[in-house]
Amino acid sequence: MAFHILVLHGPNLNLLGQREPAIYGVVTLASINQSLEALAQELGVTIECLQSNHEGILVDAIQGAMGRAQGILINPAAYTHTSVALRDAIAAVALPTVEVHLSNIHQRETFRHHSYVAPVAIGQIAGFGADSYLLGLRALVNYLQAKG
Ligand code: CA2
Repeated sequence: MAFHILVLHGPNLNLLGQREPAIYGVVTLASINQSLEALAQELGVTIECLQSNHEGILVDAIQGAMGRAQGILINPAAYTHTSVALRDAIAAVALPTVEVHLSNIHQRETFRHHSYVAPVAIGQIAGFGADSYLLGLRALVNYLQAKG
Protein backbone atom coordinates (compact mmCIF):
# COMPACT_ATOMS: atom_id res chain seq x y z
CA MET A 1 0.00 0.00 0.00
CA ALA A 2 1.24 3.51 -0.80
CA PHE A 3 1.29 5.55 2.39
CA HIS A 4 -0.54 8.86 2.55
CA ILE A 5 0.86 11.53 4.89
CA LEU A 6 -0.86 14.62 6.26
CA VAL A 7 1.53 17.59 6.51
CA LEU A 8 0.39 20.34 8.89
CA HIS A 9 1.88 23.80 9.36
CA GLY A 10 0.78 25.88 12.35
CA PRO A 11 0.23 29.58 12.90
CA ASN A 12 2.26 32.27 11.14
CA LEU A 13 4.20 29.81 9.01
CA ASN A 14 2.42 31.36 6.00
CA LEU A 15 4.82 34.30 6.60
CA LEU A 16 7.92 32.19 5.97
CA GLY A 17 10.39 33.86 3.64
CA GLN A 18 8.64 37.20 4.06
CA ARG A 19 9.44 38.17 7.69
CA GLU A 20 12.22 37.43 10.23
CA PRO A 21 14.63 35.70 7.80
CA ALA A 22 17.38 35.74 10.46
CA ILE A 23 15.38 33.25 12.56
CA TYR A 24 13.26 31.34 10.06
CA GLY A 25 15.24 31.65 6.81
CA VAL A 26 14.32 32.90 3.35
CA VAL A 27 12.54 29.80 2.09
CA THR A 28 8.78 30.19 1.59
CA LEU A 29 6.14 27.73 2.74
CA ALA A 30 5.18 27.07 -0.89
CA SER A 31 8.75 26.09 -1.62
CA ILE A 32 8.89 23.78 1.44
CA ASN A 33 5.69 22.10 0.24
CA GLN A 34 7.18 21.69 -3.25
CA SER A 35 10.32 20.08 -1.82
CA LEU A 36 8.15 17.76 0.29
CA GLU A 37 6.10 16.82 -2.79
CA ALA A 38 9.30 15.98 -4.69
CA LEU A 39 10.64 13.88 -1.81
CA ALA A 40 7.28 12.15 -1.38
CA GLN A 41 7.37 11.09 -5.04
CA GLU A 42 10.92 9.81 -4.63
CA LEU A 43 9.84 7.80 -1.55
CA GLY A 44 6.69 6.50 -3.24
CA VAL A 45 4.21 8.12 -0.86
CA THR A 46 1.57 10.81 -1.25
CA ILE A 47 1.15 13.91 0.88
CA GLU A 48 -1.38 16.64 1.46
CA CYS A 49 -0.31 19.95 3.00
CA LEU A 50 -2.35 22.37 5.09
CA GLN A 51 -1.35 25.56 6.92
CA SER A 52 -3.68 27.20 9.40
CA ASN A 53 -3.52 30.01 11.93
CA HIS A 54 -6.46 28.43 13.78
CA GLU A 55 -6.12 25.71 16.41
CA GLY A 56 -9.57 24.23 15.71
CA ILE A 57 -8.86 23.87 11.99
CA LEU A 58 -5.68 21.95 12.82
CA VAL A 59 -7.62 19.74 15.27
CA ASP A 60 -10.26 19.09 12.56
CA ALA A 61 -7.52 18.19 10.07
CA ILE A 62 -5.94 15.73 12.51
CA GLN A 63 -9.31 14.09 13.20
CA GLY A 64 -10.02 14.05 9.44
CA ALA A 65 -6.81 12.11 8.82
CA MET A 66 -8.31 9.04 10.50
CA GLY A 67 -8.87 6.37 7.87
CA ARG A 68 -7.33 8.56 5.13
CA ALA A 69 -3.69 8.99 6.17
CA GLN A 70 -1.18 6.63 7.75
CA GLY A 71 0.95 9.33 9.38
CA ILE A 72 1.22 13.01 10.25
CA LEU A 73 4.15 15.40 9.82
CA ILE A 74 3.52 18.55 11.84
CA ASN A 75 5.16 21.83 12.67
CA PRO A 76 2.71 23.02 15.32
CA ALA A 77 4.58 26.37 15.50
CA ALA A 78 3.51 28.38 18.60
CA TYR A 79 0.83 25.77 19.42
CA THR A 80 3.71 23.42 20.23
CA HIS A 81 4.09 25.24 23.52
CA THR A 82 0.43 25.88 24.36
CA SER A 83 -1.96 23.37 22.83
CA VAL A 84 -3.39 20.51 24.86
CA ALA A 85 -6.07 20.32 22.12
CA LEU A 86 -3.54 19.44 19.39
CA ARG A 87 -1.84 16.92 21.65
CA ASP A 88 -5.17 15.29 22.54
CA ALA A 89 -6.17 15.10 18.85
CA ILE A 90 -2.87 13.42 17.91
CA ALA A 91 -3.21 10.98 20.80
CA ALA A 92 -6.85 10.28 19.87
CA VAL A 93 -6.21 9.42 16.20
CA ALA A 94 -3.17 7.34 17.18
CA LEU A 95 -1.44 7.97 13.84
CA PRO A 96 2.38 7.97 13.91
CA THR A 97 3.31 11.66 14.10
CA VAL A 98 6.64 13.40 13.59
CA GLU A 99 7.06 16.89 15.07
CA VAL A 100 9.37 19.26 13.18
CA HIS A 101 10.72 22.74 13.78
CA LEU A 102 12.76 25.02 11.60
CA SER A 103 14.67 26.47 14.54
CA ASN A 104 16.30 24.61 17.41
CA ILE A 105 13.60 25.30 20.01
CA HIS A 106 15.88 23.99 22.79
CA GLN A 107 18.43 26.73 22.04
CA ARG A 108 15.84 29.51 22.23
CA GLU A 109 13.72 31.11 25.00
CA THR A 110 12.81 28.80 27.90
CA PHE A 111 9.10 28.86 27.02
CA ARG A 112 9.95 27.19 23.69
CA HIS A 113 11.74 24.26 25.35
CA HIS A 114 8.53 22.50 26.32
CA SER A 115 6.39 20.77 23.68
CA TYR A 116 2.91 19.46 24.43
CA VAL A 117 3.14 17.46 21.20
CA ALA A 118 6.48 15.69 21.77
CA PRO A 119 5.14 13.03 24.19
CA VAL A 120 2.57 11.86 21.63
CA ALA A 121 4.96 12.06 18.64
CA ILE A 122 7.24 9.21 17.57
CA GLY A 123 10.04 11.80 17.38
CA GLN A 124 11.03 15.42 16.98
CA ILE A 125 13.43 17.09 14.52
CA ALA A 126 14.43 20.70 15.19
CA GLY A 127 17.05 23.15 14.05
CA PHE A 128 17.71 22.27 10.42
CA GLY A 129 15.59 24.93 8.75
CA ALA A 130 13.50 23.64 5.87
CA ASP A 131 15.53 20.41 5.97
CA SER A 132 13.78 19.55 9.26
CA TYR A 133 10.64 18.85 7.22
CA LEU A 134 12.49 16.67 4.70
CA LEU A 135 14.29 14.74 7.44
CA GLY A 136 10.97 14.38 9.23
CA LEU A 137 9.22 12.97 6.16
CA ARG A 138 12.05 10.47 5.62
CA ALA A 139 11.92 9.42 9.28
CA LEU A 140 8.14 8.99 9.18
CA VAL A 141 8.17 6.95 5.96
CA ASN A 142 11.02 4.76 7.27
CA TYR A 143 9.00 4.16 10.43
CA LEU A 144 5.82 3.27 8.50
CA GLN A 145 7.72 0.95 6.15
CA ALA A 146 9.47 -0.81 9.03
CA LYS A 147 6.11 -1.25 10.79
CA GLY A 148 4.67 -2.78 7.61
O1 CA2 B 1 11.09 26.75 14.66
C1 CA2 B 1 9.92 26.46 14.37
O2 CA2 B 1 9.59 25.83 13.36
C2 CA2 B 1 8.78 26.97 15.27
O3 CA2 B 1 7.77 25.97 15.31
C3 CA2 B 1 8.28 28.25 14.64
C4 CA2 B 1 7.22 28.96 15.48
C5 CA2 B 1 7.68 29.14 16.91
O4 CA2 B 1 6.63 29.68 17.69
C6 CA2 B 1 8.15 27.83 17.53
O5 CA2 B 1 8.63 28.10 18.83
C7 CA2 B 1 9.25 27.22 16.70
C8 CA2 B 1 6.89 30.32 14.88
C9 CA2 B 1 6.44 30.28 13.46
C10 CA2 B 1 6.32 31.68 12.98
O6 CA2 B 1 6.83 31.74 11.69
C11 CA2 B 1 7.18 32.95 11.20
C12 CA2 B 1 7.74 32.96 9.96
C13 CA2 B 1 8.17 34.14 9.44
C14 CA2 B 1 7.98 35.32 10.12
C15 CA2 B 1 7.39 35.32 11.36
C16 CA2 B 1 6.98 34.12 11.91
